[in-house]
Formats: sequence, C-alpha cells, structure tokens
Amino acid sequence: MLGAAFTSCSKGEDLFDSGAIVAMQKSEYATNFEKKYGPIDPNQTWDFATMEPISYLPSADNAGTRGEGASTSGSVTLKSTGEMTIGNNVVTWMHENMEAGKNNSQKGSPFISITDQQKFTIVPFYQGCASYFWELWMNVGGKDVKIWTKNDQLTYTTDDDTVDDDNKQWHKPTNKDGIPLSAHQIKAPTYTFEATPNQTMYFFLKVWTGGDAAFARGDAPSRISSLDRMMLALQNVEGVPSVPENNKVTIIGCEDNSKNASDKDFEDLVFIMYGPEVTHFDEKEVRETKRYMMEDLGTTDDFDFNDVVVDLSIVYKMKITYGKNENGADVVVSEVEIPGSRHQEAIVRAAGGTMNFTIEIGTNTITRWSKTPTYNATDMLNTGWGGKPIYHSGDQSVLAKFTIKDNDWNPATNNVKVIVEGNGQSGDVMTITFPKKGEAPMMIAVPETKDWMPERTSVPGPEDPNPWWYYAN
Ligand SMILES: [Ca+2]
Ligand SMILES: [Ca+2]
Ligand SMILES: [Ca+2]
Ligand SMILES: [Ca+2]
Repeated sequence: MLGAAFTSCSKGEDLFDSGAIVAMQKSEYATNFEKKYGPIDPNQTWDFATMEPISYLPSADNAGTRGEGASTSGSVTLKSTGEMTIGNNVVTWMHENMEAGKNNSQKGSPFISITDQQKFTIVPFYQGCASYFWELWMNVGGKDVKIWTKNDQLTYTTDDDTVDDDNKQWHKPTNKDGIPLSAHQIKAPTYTFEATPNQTMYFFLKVWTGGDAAFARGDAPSRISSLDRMMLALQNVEGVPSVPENNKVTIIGCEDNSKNASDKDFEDLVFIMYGPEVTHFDEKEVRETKRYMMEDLGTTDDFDFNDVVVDLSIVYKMKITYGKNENGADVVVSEVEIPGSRHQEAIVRAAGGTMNFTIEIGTNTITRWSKTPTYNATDMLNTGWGGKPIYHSGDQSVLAKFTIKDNDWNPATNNVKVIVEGNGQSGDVMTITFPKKGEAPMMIAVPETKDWMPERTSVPGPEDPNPWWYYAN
C-alpha cells in the first residue's frame, strides 16, 4: 500500500499518513462489506467471468459495441406482414425428427449468410420446451434489429375445443386432460425486411435464462448467435409451406443456450426464412470478454460496483471455409484463426464515482487510461445519476476504447489495477487490485452479460428476491 502511494503521489503529502488513511478506508470497507453480505468464506473467489467466445461481423465499426444502433452504412426496415398457416405435417416432422433434449446437430448445417439482394420474410413458428425467455434478432450490415418476442402472435389452432388455452403456444399442445392433440396447425406471424444490398446478415437470440421475470426486471440477456453456429439450417424438412415463386426456403432451428451449456437439440425456436438465394461470408470476429466492476472507496458502503466498469477482450478473426455434405447442403468445413489478427481491447462502460482514476492493465507493458481529461473527475458517467439513462450496449455505452499493448492483459491472473486519486484533503491515492480469495472485494470479474448497478444501488445480496451476488451461485 505504501509503495503504491509513494509511486503515485506527486504533491508531497505525508506519505505515511496517506497510506494509513487508505488502510483505514479499506478496513472500514471490509467491515461494512461483511455487515451487508455476511462473513466471507475464506475460499470465496471473485472471478465469475466465463469468457465464452462470442462472434461478430469483422467490422471495425461494430466491434465490441454489441449494440443496437451500431454504425451501419446501409439501412434496414422490418415490417410485420401478416400471418402464415403452418400445417400439421411440419409440426409432426419436427416432433419425429427434432427430439427435445437430443443432440440434433447432424440434422442440418450451420447457418451463416451474406446476401446481396435484400428482401426476406421470416416466420417464427415453433418453440420447443423451455423456460427461458427470448427475442429473435437479426444483424444486417452491422445493425441489430429486433424481429420477434417469444410467444408473440403464435397460436396453435385445432378443432378440438377441449384444448388447454394455457399451452396453445406449446410445441406439443395438449387438451385439458393432458392428452397431446393429434391434428392441429399453427398460425405464425410473418415479418419482412428489406435492406440496402451487399450487407452481411446473421441472426441471434437474446436469451434470458431467468425467464420472463429476468426480462421484466431488465437483466442483461445472453447473445446466442448463428455466427457461433448455434443455429442450423435444417435439411429434408417435410411439408414446407409454399412461398412465392423463385424464393428459396430455409428452415432454421435455434439453440437457446450458450455453446457450453447447450443440449444441441436445435428445436428451442424454429423459424422459416424465405427470399433470394444467400451466399456465405468467410470471415468473422470473435471476442472473449471479461467485465471488471469496481468500487473506488469514495464511499465505503454503497457497493454499487459501478465506479469503474471496464470490459477487457481478447479479439481475433476466423477464416470460415465451406463445403458440401452428402445431401448437397453447405456446411462449414473449418474455422481457422487468421494469423496476426489476435489482439486485446479495453472498453470503459461506466464510471460512477466522483474521483479521477487511472486504469492500469498489464504486468510488463502497462496500458493506462485516466478519466480526465476526457471527462470531469467528478462526473458520474453512465450509471443513471440524475435520472440519466444507462446505456448497457451500443455506441453510447462506450466511454473509451483502447488497445492493450503487447497483449499483456492476463485473464488468468487478472493483472488489472485502478489507481484512484482521492479528493480528500490528504490527497490520498488508493490502488485497487484484484482481490485475493477470502478478501472483501473492491473489484470483481463477471460475464459481459452482467449489467452494472444503477448509481448508489448495492449489488443484490442473498436477502434480495433477485440475488446475483456470489451467494446466488
Ligand atoms: Ca436446446
Ligand atoms: Ca429444447
Ligand atoms: Ca461505489
Ligand atoms: Ca457509484
């Protein structure tokens, strides 16, 4: 502590006093922390990040903003265009060929596309057995556009008036006695989008694994993407509905869970896409991200962990090669990292404290970023103070973005520090490092899907009805 105070202190204060103040603040913090969250297990660790690789288009504009409203050179419009009736034969095919909970990844080919003629219709028509809540989105030319929300305008119709209304949207509706209905059809909503030509296109689900309660309280969703091969163009589907002439029909089965946790049944959501023939694009960008959230000790008992929020990512590009399978369908043959594309990036997302700080990343080559002079030290940024909106994604959530020198961030050791310049009379300087096991944390690491808290709202603890703090795991 004294060492850190010594190297950072330039105003000639009494170094011993400054260090003592910091030590006192830290011990006060630890006491308050245990008062609020209970005694810390000596084996408790503070890195909750998973660093699941997420794929994006290799567009510099789009990189890392994972955002609605990310820069785009073209335009896209999406309209609700009525409904389509899907016959019982498709549903029967689904039941027989896409068994829930079974690995169905051989039933189709990964769906990744680019198109130069942009008018497509999308029809979500089948949702498997799942408690998750989701929305279907697409990304066209770098811009995210929402298509559809689970259950929306999707109904099973049947002559059997004993159908249980509660599960009319179910993939296997039953009557009130729980007997599966034999003959039924589906009325599914249709959406048509048009975009300027020569743009990339992919689909993704925003998934709330906590169900509609998690959606309602505004939890951040996971992004389960066709770019990560979590959607499959199903082959040999019987009873495909008729579409206007010269349109190519693709039926796409989606996974609603991340790669590591997925059962690969690809029937959680199934949608039809028809329009002109698509071709594939052969390059994507992959990001593996850890979100660091920190307390700056401005106050020692608010635990909002939003005083510094920074996402660190390992970024690389992959070359995708395609071939044909025995049915003549396109399949991804290989994905190989493009040499020289690997680098590390930092994005500062929030700064909800009133002191200047400097982030230091690395061990051998330190990369630094300070709140000033880009921002006023005393401004609380992107944490909702004063009724301002909080942007969790998109360009507006990027307070700063910079490259980490020499790829010197080590996600295994969390070699990240924040030096906070106290605004107290002593000019005290605090160095916040990644906590050791069993310590009261002033810094934690979480997946990028975990939103930071609004200003002066504590991270929810075990008594909270919706805890996400470490007790919840
Ligand atoms: Ca599944
Ligand atoms: Ca399923
Ligand atoms: Ca705080
Ligand atoms: Ca704060």
